[in-house]
Amino acid sequence: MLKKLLMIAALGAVAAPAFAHDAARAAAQQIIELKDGATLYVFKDGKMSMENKLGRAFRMKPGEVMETKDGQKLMMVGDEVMRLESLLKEGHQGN
Ligand SMILES: [Cu+2]
Repeated sequence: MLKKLLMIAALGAVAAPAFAHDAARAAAQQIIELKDGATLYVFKDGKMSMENKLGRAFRMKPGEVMETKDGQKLMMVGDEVMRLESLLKEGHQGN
């Protein structure tokens, strides 16, 4: 609940577009767009999870290499599918 209120305050300040992914975006420390259209969420503990083009969490192997939109190579740390899945659901309920 507190997180939601903070998000609303942040949205008011930045006029960000209304994503269905607000909960996931709020929980992630860093969000990186990948070359293939997927999104990489990096959580505060350094673990990652991936969202495909269609907005669904999907499984990757830790250690797998991904390429960012700007051509950098990143290695997957952890595979927090369940964590992202529940956050994405949270975001959808808020809409
Ligand atoms: Cu990945």
